[in-house]
Amino acid sequence: MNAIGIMWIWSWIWIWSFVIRAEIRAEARAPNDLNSNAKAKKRPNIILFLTDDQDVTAGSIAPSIMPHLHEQFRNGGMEFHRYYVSTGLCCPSRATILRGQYCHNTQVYDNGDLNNETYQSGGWSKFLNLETETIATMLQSVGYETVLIGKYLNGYDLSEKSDAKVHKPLGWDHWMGLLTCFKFYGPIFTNGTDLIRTSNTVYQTDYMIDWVVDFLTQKRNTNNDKPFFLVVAPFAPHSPATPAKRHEHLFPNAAVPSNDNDAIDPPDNLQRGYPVWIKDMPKLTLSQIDHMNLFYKNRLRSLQAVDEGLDKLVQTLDDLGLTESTYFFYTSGE
Ligand SMILES: [Ca+2]
Repeated sequence: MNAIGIMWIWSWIWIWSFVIRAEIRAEARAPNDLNSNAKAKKRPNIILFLTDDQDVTAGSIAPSIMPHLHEQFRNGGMEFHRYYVSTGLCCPSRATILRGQYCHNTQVYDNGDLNNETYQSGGWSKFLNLETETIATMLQSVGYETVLIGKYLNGYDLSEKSDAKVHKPLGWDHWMGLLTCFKFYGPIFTNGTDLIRTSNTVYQTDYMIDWVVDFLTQKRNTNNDKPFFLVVAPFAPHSPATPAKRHEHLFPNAAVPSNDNDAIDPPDNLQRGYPVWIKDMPKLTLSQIDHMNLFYKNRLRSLQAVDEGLDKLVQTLDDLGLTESTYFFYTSGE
């Protein structure tokens, strides 16, 4: 794999005593042919691969968990160690990606409107009037072919909202908005006009990867050389983190990382030293710990289709001769 043009971004969140701090680190290497006069005018393709709720501190990007991410992006690309997320929450963060503004400017402060009829604090409905100018409309206006498949903004995916079923935001030439984020098997998408239903044997991440491979292949076969901006946004490893069946057996001994067992089950003398809001909490039960560990295993398992998908996309770029003209970012939504 020629790794030039591959980038890797990562994000992680530390939550400690009401303080939420978010960072993204990423790797980047510019395509080496952009310096030549002949190709300098050719604008690069851009892929933004966005998982949901993935973290660094729980070990999900370890080479043993995501080997393709490690080899092709982290080792083969460039890592941004000090990329900072301005708001460590899903919808405000995605609104910032789309608009390039802090949340006090987008005024998308939350994932939903918190049932407040007079003051909507966030969610897709709050973003609607901002869709007139986003990274998609801007790139489209300068000749990019713009594509999104996967999760959009919180609230867009609610299947009971009939307006989401037909709504295609401005600026996107190709739209495959995910309407059923929580359904890892049998996901439903919309292209802005029609619903695209899949059977219950179809795994969400696999479907997205195959769709992107088909899109890129078709674009190449029709000699469509417009530069593209492509967002791929699977829901993994977000709860419920349903793994693909072929990965259900993996990581049987994985457990929530901890510096020591005291973090999960602190002895009384240690717990007394914690802040009031922690030390007054009851200790976790064995059943709760088992539940956490099962969820943790499934998060890692659900990332396997992502890692396989990255390999498939990188291979597809290679096969189509697009590697050196494409920036490929990998990161996670908050
Ligand atoms: Ca999220």
